[in-house]
Amino acid sequence: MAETTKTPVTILGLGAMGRALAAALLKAGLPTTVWNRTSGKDAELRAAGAIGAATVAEAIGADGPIIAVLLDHASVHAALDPVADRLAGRQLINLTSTAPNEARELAAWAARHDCHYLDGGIMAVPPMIGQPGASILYSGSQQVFDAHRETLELLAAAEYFGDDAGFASTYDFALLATMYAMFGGFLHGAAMMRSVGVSAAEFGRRAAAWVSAMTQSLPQQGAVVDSAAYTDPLQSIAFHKAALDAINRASRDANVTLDFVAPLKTLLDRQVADGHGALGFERTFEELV
Ligand code: FVH
Repeated sequence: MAETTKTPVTILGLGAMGRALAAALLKAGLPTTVWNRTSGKDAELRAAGAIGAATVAEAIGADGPIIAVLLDHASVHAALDPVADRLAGRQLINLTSTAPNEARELAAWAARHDCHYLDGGIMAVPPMIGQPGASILYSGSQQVFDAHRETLELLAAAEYFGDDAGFASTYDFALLATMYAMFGGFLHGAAMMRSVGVSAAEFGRRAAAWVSAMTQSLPQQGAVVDSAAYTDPLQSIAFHKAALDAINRASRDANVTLDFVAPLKTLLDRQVADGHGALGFERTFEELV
């Protein structure tokens, strides 16, 4: 049965993200029970109407879905193993970042305790919660997702990807891998620009516009990967290898280490050495799988 607009919710974990999630639920008027391992983090939330629980057992004594937003996989077990026998028939929504197989392990663990498990990957930082632009990717129990979609949409745009509990986590970390490569590249570029007196903030403004223009091609690059259509590229691996070689020389001239750019150069060098230089850059995908 779908929830009412006043479905109670329990939040386990009041780090920066747990507090943001609880605040969004309270703002929407949902009865919200909160627990944190270390006491004292619930003061503002209690002032806003949250019910503070002293123990996990007390927290999950409240009705409604249990949302875990803890540090990592181990901390979810640390919090919930002692109360596992009280989870039968309950719905656990785990928004803690866990690796895909950790999420699958938690789903199997929950199933052994007759608990319905939905995993979520939060694509937002705490100030974005409840705001446009925030999204949470879900997989695992469709029953839990369907029953609580209205509540989940209060936190961030909610999208469900099927019953493999590890799917959302895979998506989450794939997106983060993309993001970190971009952030690392920015820092490498900022280090180069310092050598000619340009501040990182000024470089950031120009880099943002450049990256934004360049990322428009990602769906097209993905289509090339999916079809493995690497022949007749606009720009070949050999072309990109020459660009990476030039980036290396430019970085050395700017006294910047090659630590960040070296792995990609290694991938391109290897493909040229193996006779793939005339193929498109997207063929690099084949070196990764
Ligand atoms: N903050 C963010 O920007 C990111 C956005 C994307 C998703 N992540 C993930 O969300 C999880 C929680 O993140 P957080 O920002 O709330 O993290 P912290 O502020 O460091 O709070 C961690 C909470 O976990 C509790 N905790 C740690 N170990 C244990 C344990 N063994 N047993 C029970 N609770 C534990 C900790 O409690 P305490 O230290 O205050 O007692 C905090 O409540 C995380 O997976 C991110 O990757 C956030």
